[in-house]
Amino acid sequence: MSDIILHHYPASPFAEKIRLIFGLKGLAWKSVKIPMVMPKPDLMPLTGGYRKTPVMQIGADIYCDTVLIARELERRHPAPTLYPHGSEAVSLGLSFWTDKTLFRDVGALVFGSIGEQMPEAFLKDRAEFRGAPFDIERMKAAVPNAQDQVRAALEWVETGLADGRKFLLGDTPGLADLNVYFNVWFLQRAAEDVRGFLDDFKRIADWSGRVAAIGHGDMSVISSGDALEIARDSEPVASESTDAGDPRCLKPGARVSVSPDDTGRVPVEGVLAASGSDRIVIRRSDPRIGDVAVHFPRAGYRVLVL
Ligand SMILES: N[C@@H](CCC(=O)N[C@@H](CS)C(=O)NCC(=O)O)C(=O)O
Repeated sequence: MSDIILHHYPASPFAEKIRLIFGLKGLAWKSVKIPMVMPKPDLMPLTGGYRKTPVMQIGADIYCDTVLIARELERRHPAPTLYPHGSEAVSLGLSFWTDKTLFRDVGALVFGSIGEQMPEAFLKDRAEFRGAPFDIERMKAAVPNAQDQVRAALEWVETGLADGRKFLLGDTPGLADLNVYFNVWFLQRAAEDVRGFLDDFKRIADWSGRVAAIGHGDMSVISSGDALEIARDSEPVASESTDAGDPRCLKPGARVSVSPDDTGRVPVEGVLAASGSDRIVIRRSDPRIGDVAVHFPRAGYRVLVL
């Protein structure tokens, strides 16, 4: 079986979610460090334009978005599960809150507080990523509300831990913990005056230590060139399948584009290989690596028939 490769950078909170899944499942994986800003010349041949972090590669199959990456890792390596106590539905649903609303507020708090210290190139890149100008004054003005929202959310988590449980769903960690944790991890790394209010959440502090102790599994480093060679020497394993229940009647062979519906909305074009309510897989070809299959979640992604 091909190795698991994660394209990411150390400071990425979404990548931290996946690194901890490797730890929770005790997996070996290969790390490829990608740039924090565009251009990402060795990632684009794999994804066809999707630029977010992280991206998982297994041979010539490319998995975009942490929700889909988590599901694929659970499918390939079911034990130990990401969903203790039958928590799959609640954990996947929770991702929409933690990855969108909560992360938006955490990002507004962090970047509103330290935005002006960030290099110009980063601000320019993230303005393009968001599809809106990175207006430092407006972001500063939004900090008090972002702080209210983050504190209110953390209070739910603190309350959830009040009976002394080790993790959010009991004695066993799962995706629900990692979803919340990567936001806390991002805050913990912010400047003292941004993260100061975290001190009020003693149970979250203890819980976050337990989550961090899960670790990152067995990581080794490879170059982006090695990862491209692996893709070039592999065939996508994703096979064609029709989603009989698709209300849009999408069929394999259709030319489509897929793009995130929030940030980094770059459309990726290709030929539909498989789809379902959970994912959409498109095949595309790149002169450097040949054929790849790019997998996206369906939730949170727009599909256009070209
Ligand atoms: N829904 C995506 C969100 C990923 C995301 O927004 N990642 C941030 C970094 S933590 C990003 O892509 N920033 C821009 C970049 O890295 O180019 C997922 O779950 O993977």
